[in-house]
Amino acid sequence: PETFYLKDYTPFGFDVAQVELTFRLAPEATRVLSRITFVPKPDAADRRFFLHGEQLSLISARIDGAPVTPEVTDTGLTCAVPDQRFVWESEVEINPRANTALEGLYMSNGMYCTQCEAEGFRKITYYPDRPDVMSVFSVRIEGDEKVLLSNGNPVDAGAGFAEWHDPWPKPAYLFALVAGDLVNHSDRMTTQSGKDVLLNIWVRPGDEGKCDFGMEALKKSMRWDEQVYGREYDLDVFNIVAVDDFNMGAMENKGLNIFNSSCVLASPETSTDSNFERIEAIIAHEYFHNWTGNRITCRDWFQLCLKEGLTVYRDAQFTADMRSAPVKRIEDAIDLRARQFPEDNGPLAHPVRPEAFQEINNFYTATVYEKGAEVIGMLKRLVGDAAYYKALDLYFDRHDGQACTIEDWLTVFEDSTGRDLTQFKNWYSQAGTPRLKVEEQFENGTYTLTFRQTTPPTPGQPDKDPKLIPIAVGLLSPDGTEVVPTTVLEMTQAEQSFVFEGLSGKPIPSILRDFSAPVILQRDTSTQERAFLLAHDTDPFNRWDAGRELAKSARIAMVRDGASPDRDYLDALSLLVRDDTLDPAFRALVLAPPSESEIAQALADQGVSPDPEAIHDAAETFAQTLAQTLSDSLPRLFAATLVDGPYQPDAKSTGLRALNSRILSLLTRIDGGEAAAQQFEQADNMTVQSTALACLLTAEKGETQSRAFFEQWQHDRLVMDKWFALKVATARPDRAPAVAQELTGHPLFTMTNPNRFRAVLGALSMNHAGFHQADGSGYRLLADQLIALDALNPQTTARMCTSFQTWKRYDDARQDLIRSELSRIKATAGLSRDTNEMVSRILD
Ligand code: BAL
Ligand code: ZN
Repeated sequence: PETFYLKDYTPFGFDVAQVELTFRLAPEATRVLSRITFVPKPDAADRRFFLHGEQLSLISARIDGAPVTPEVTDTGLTCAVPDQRFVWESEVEINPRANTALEGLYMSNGMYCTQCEAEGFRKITYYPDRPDVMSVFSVRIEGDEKVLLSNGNPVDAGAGFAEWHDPWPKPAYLFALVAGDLVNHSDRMTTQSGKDVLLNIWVRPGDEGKCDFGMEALKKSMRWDEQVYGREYDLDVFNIVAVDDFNMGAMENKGLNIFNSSCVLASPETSTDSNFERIEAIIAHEYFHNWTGNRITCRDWFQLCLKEGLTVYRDAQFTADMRSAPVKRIEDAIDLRARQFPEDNGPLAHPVRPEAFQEINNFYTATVYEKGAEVIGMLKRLVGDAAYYKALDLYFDRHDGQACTIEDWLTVFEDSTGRDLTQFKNWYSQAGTPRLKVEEQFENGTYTLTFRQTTPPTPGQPDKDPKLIPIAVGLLSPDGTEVVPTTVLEMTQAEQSFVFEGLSGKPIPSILRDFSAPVILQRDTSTQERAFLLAHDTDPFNRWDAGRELAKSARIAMVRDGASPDRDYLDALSLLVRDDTLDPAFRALVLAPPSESEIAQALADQGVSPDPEAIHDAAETFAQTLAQTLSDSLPRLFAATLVDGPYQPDAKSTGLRALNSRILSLLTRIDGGEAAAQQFEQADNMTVQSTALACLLTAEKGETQSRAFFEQWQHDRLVMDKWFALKVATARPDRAPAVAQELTGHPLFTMTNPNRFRAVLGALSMNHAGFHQADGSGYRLLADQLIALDALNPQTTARMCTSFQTWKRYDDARQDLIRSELSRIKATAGLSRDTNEMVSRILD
């Protein structure tokens, strides 16, 4: 397969002055007519007229009205063209019903919809399908469906047709079309300059009751972007559509966002607290793309982090403002460590701005998105808030309507702040998670912190330069008062010392506050010091992280040395969970155990090959001991954390329910499941219902409730995804592969719905000890399923291959088993380019 390189970028030789598209919809034979005005660029180095096109039947082509016969290949066409402005017309036929890859124009439950990012537009018509070609689109849709939508503003509509015009130049990846018998939930919003905007959420009949929350989230996002970034919406209408079969979470098409239904439909009865929080964040994310992504887009796909890192950063700021900033920061660090660190430290490691790819869909990764957002956060911390917003104003002024690069982005910051960001750019170009070692010294009132940074080699990058790392540090005195408030140290060298003078005694340092850089802090800290920070740190992130480190070392000692659960840590947890002065959400986060995969990684980092069964047993023993330690308090704590009144998905109630769920999971270990069974019986919302079911299933006591849940919810696709996932997630490790296998034969299991596939097979790979069963049954099942899915949906298959990315952590026997499954996938006849690239990189 061809590899594409950043260094080979060349601009397209033509401007596209305008695009007119007509769709004549038919499930198996949709006709797409295009009329595109091309203008040769006078100074173009490369004037080849190549239009991308895949899986299209070309019916006819004309230039300036005269028929032409282009040279057509599997990937596009070329044609001799005039050297003056000309009009290209083509008619193609496509088959949306046969499109199970869910890229281009496809059908989901009888409705037509599109997904064009990154390179799906070429499956709709012949076009220069690259993000630096921006144009104004007019679209006419002809079809019998009740609702016919495209980007921009409505122009005309009548029996069997609708016309749309999008005045904002855009790349083809932001094109969208939806047609179906949909119903809408609508509202209006007046922008800060007084423009009236119609807002719609379009759903299948029956789902209209699940739109309120999404609509409120949309309005809050629009207002927030005005208030915080000064960015206003720019069309008369903003449409959101919910689609069941969708590879991603959602897509920011101009004026017509398309959402995986799981990321927009919400009701208390069917959605959990985390669903509500995620929906609010994703609606905000897609809306924020209107400026960071759509008005200013990427020059090429290597620059994906330009829009994704920034937009993830913006949605995180939004969530922090709407909910709790410390809780959001902790959640983001958990997520980064669980998803991005393994990527950055394994065979799939790549820079935030990759320099080569075979299939760009394989680079919608935690590195590009989440590490990309961390890089923005570091930049903001380094330049300060005021300078950050000033630079953003300049970015919007200077680059509105353009397709940009990371260099453009950094130049804006250099120009507006006067800083040289040459070294900072390493964060974009060099992969791998830096390790930060710390040593301290105290003498005559002078305290010195010495840091050493190293970044391990990653594929294609054996050596790394030092990065500019903002290290937020505070110093505490032994009585818990803060003697030096948070200060940002700017580390630029491989080794560097920072001095604090005039201290009356040796302080206790709180390092990397607020998780100020995406690095691994390596510091030999005593249990006493960690317990002190857990009790006293004034920085909520580090306070939580001290607890996390204690939890990890307690667990590691159990696995490595056969130790009993650490008594001091158990006591510290018991104190904390009973401390009513602390935010319940924070207490819930401190009580949440580190994942078994995280412990496996920590052991591997110590040179010990992790035994998944032993890690699981240690987790069980620890939870059981904690439950016994707290047994007298649990019933009272459970009652005290119940949320009264009708369900609300706000941060306060969510935090309380999170704590209540933690308590219930402990209580279930000592009361035989009585409280959980009662909660299941009385539940009036999905958060408590699914928590109770999870507790009972984990205790192997939930079969009756599982059947009842199935009976109650079998009509609801999204709730059924939860049921499938819960069955696998809570299965005893030795049973998990068999449970997942059986569910793949369930009448409601289907390969054509990515949500359902992920519910079963994604949950299997998350059941750490279950997936890593020594007999290889977990690996075998996943490989079988991925091979079958690849023939239908390469994108989702390739993404799920990441379940194998940590394989080199494990013992030789497991490595042999995984290698042979990966090799089996790779040897599959007709394997997609997507999956081939992923499996090859993982095996390398
Ligand atoms: N652009 C793909 C979906 C998202 O990141 O919003
Ligand atoms: Zn995005």
